[in-house]
Parts: sequence; structure tokens; C-alpha cells
Amino acid sequence: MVKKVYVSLISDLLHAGHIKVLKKASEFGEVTVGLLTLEACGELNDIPYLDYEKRKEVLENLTLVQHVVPQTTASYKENIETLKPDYVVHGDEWKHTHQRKYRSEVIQLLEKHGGELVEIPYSSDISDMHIKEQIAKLGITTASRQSRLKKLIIARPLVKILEVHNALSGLIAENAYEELADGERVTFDGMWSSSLTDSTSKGKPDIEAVDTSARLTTVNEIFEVTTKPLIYDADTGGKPEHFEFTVRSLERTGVSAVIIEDKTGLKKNSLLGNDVAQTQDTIENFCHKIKCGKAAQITNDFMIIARIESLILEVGMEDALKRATAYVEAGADGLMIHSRQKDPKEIIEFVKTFRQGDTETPLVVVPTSFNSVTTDEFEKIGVNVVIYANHMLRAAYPGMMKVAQSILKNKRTLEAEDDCMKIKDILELIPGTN
Ligand code: SPV
Ligand code: MG
Repeated sequence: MVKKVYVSLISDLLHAGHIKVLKKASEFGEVTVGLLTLEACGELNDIPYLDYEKRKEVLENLTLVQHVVPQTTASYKENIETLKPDYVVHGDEWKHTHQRKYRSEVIQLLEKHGGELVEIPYSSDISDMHIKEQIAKLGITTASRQSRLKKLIIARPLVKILEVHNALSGLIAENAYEELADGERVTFDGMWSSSLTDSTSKGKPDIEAVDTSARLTTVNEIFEVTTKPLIYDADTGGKPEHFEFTVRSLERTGVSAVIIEDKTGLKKNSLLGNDVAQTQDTIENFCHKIKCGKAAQITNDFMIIARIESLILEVGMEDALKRATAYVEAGADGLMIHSRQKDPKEIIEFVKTFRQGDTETPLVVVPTSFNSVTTDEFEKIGVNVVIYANHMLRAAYPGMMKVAQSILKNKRTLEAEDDCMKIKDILELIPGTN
């Protein structure tokens, strides 16, 4: 009887390493590829550029592959229990990565029906990660970058976004990573062009005084050196007729989403709350603006996210929830709920209540004030996107001021050196400098 062989793949960029695994697999019998869905890829922190159907089409046309089935989680459990393969074939590199937990599970599952794990020595000269890093160095197309946020929201349990205000902070969002205790490498998923920090870095107040052209110049500079998707803070969006042009400009640039807040008149920063005069727009007017934006949009992937200011302006939870429903009905692709309370109580209440009636619409939070809440906690209650909205600029300014004051005080820079990056390090920071 022909033996059943199972190979799990993402197969975004099919290369010689995959062929080596598939060739070996086909020596043992009939090969079924468990092709990871977008959600499953998200669990592995490896978001493919190509859609499932496109990846499937390539594999189905290989003579080495007899069947392609979806693998909907990073765990092989469901497919192994259904297919009961005689063999699972995999490269041996997963012994040492954060995928080792899936390896142990595969071994246990196979034992139950007498299957066997076959591991192939890893070819260090060909790896997906390496190829993807090389491709990232070449940059990204406008369309690929733009469509990435929607994919990430589907694929990742929680999308983590970092504020950027120039190309250098963009490079931090692009490259910063941490290796957690279980070996998982965590990174930011995308960037936030904040009206507060873009205005502040230009020495202007956060009152919509920096025009869209100037804001887009910053975004373009960031896009020149990064590949991650960006969410743009468009303040109130201005007049509906003007917002239509903003949507088109953002799409053309490759921005993935715009957030507009339901305020009107002279906009002031939300973290000032009712300490300054701020006016909320009517539901009717704001829904009209959302509809105008959606009608103006050309691409499928661009998202218009409506930001609710009811908690900021202290008009109550009921108003916030009422607006949430209305904005979704008007066509908003997501909602941002804002609060300036240190206690996360009202945000949590909003998210939980909203989620009782709507499990689909992406929810965005900006935990500048309620900063004790972790990403795990946000994920658990049903938040989709967390934006760290101003921290790069807030980190940079005190560092610069301290050094400036030290030079004045000491009449030289000797004392300030410890607070500065080493000259050698700055010369090596940007490739091509030396
Ligand atoms: C921004 O970053 O500009 C924002 C978020 O709009 S907040 O400053 O909290 O209003
Ligand atoms: Mg803003």
C-alpha cells in the first residue's frame, strides 16, 4: 500500500530548500502538503506576501505533490489526526527554534498511530528568512506595503504599531526586535504617523497646522528606508470634500490605513481632554465623512478607521458605543477608541461591550495614558491593534536636551559623551556611510 507523507509549508517563496524536502518526502510515498493559512502563518510570525490560493496553485502543479490541504493553525494536530500520515517530513532546523514545541507535538501525535518523523539536515545557505531579508533590502512595492496591514490584522492575534516621525525612527520600527525566553523573536508590525509627533518634530502645535503635503513628505522619507505598513493620523480628516483628496494621496503613497477622529472646529490634542475647548462632531456629519472617504478610495486594501472621542470628552460610554455602531454602519473598516484615563477600566468596558455585539470589526487602542496594560491583556479582551503613539519622540527629546545643557554647563562635550552614541556606532548605523 502507498504510504502517506505529510509536509507542512508556507511556500511563499518556493526555493531549492522546499524542493529538497518535497523530493525526500516523495521517496516515502504520496505527498500531502498542509499549506498554512494566513492565520496559521500569523502564529509563526511569518506573514506571506502571496495569498493562500496563489501559493496553492504553485504547489498543485508540482509533480512531487499529490494533494494540498489547508493547515489552519501552526499546530499540526488537526491534520495529523485526520490524515494519520505514515511520515511527516521536515527540515531539522525546528529543533532549535521556537517551533520546537510543534515538533514535540508532531512526535507525540505520530506515536499514537505508529507514524514517523523524518528530518532533513537544514541547508544554511538557503532559508526563507535569509531570502526575505535580502528581498526586504531591495525595498517594497507600494501595493505590497499597503495591503500588508489588512493581512496582519487577520493573521496576528494583535498588531503592534510604533510611532515614527522621521526616517531614523522608521528604521527603529523596522529593525527593533527582542528575543523572548521561549526563543520567539518579537518585532513591531508597522508604524504610526502621529499628528502630535510629526507636528512637534517640526516645532508646530498639534492643531492640524502641518498640512497634508508636509506630513506626506515625512511619510515618503520614512517609506524610502522601510518596508512595514503605516497607519496615518489624519486628525479630523478636515472637510469631507478635502478628506477625499487625502484618501487618494495616502493610497498613492502606499499608506495602509487612515484614522480620523470625530471632532470638529479647531482640533486640539486628545490628551488635553476637556482642559481645552474641543467639540465633537455630530454622528450624522461624521458618518457622511466616512462615506465620502470610502467612496473616494481606489484600492481594496486601504482602511478608513473611525476614532471615537466620547470618552476623551467625557460624554459617556453609551455615546461611545452608539457612535461605534453608527460608524461601522457608515462603512468604517475599523474603530479606534481613545481614553486619557490612567485606569484602563473604561477602555476595557468599551471593548468588552462592543465585542458582545460585533466580533469582526478591528478595534484599535492607543495606550498612552493607560500604559500598564500589556499586549497579552489587550489581545485577550479582543483588541486588534495597539499603537504606541509618541514614545520615540518622547525618548529622543530629553536625551538631546540633557546633552545640550551639559555642553553649556561644562563648556565642553567631555561630560556629555556617556549620554551620546559612540562616533564609531553612528558611522556604522546606516549602511553605505563608510
Ligand atoms: C497622535 O499621536 O497624534 C494621536 C494620539 O492622535 S493622541 O496624541 O493620544 O491624541
Ligand atoms: Mg493626533
